[in-house]
Amino acid sequence: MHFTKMHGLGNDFVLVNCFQERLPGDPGEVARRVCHRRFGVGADGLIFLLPSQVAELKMRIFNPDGSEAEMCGNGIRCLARFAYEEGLVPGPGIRVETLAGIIVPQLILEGGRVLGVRVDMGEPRLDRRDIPMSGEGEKAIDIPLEVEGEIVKATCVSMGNPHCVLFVPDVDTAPVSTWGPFLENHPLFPQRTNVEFIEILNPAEVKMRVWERGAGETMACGTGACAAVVAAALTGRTGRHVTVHLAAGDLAIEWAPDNRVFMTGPAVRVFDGVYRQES
Ligand code: ZDR
Repeated sequence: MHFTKMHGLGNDFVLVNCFQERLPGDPGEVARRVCHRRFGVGADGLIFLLPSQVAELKMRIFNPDGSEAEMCGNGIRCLARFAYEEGLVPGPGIRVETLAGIIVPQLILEGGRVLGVRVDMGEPRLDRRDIPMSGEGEKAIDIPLEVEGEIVKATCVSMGNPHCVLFVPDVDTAPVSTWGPFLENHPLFPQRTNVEFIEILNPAEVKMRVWERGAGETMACGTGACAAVVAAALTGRTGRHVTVHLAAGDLAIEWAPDNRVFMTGPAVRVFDGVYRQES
């Protein structure tokens, strides 16, 4: 199986072009193997590019635990760059079918070189039933949750996939590896959830660490950065144009007046290879 390794701010993916390769019969099982950091290629997700009936391309993304995610912000920037450079699409604005609807990445080009990708990530969803999330109340905005004997305030947002955003005083010391899996698997979230830890620096800048559903702590998360800015702006902690600082660099997030969220960031191609493991 031919593949391309890419990353967005260290959130890394194996991409497979299913215009040339066969989609595996059990893509989740293949994701578990390929994403493994010692026995496989190593990645935070396995992405298949497929033909679509309703858009130019279809993206399917599988987590390292084999589960399928509805959307992936960093991954879709990588997919857009890959599709453009491989000539799978005619232009720099690409309509991509995902399980979260049609998402529209736009390449930022200079003299044919890809400087970055701006993505129309669509509208955030706040109703519990859309996240999905159980419990009292229509929305979950600054609600108290008990974690390891502490009460923390959480705001939950769907960017197609579920996110639980926590504001913490210092992300460097935040208990990501314990609170992350606890909340990922909390009974409130029937489809599990991604968990963002956000430190507010000022109304236009935040720092973020993330615990991803089905993956563990990763270096960056595009949908998570969007969810975090929606949560921060909604609760008066920031404005609607925010730079999200991650370990390896920044994402620029804009929650536009028409309620759509735009994310801008890099997409880097690392290497191409052939995956040979048969069983
Ligand atoms: C967080 C993510 N890497 C992104 O950039 O948006 C998406 C990966 C999918 C995530 N682990 C999920 O929703 O299960």
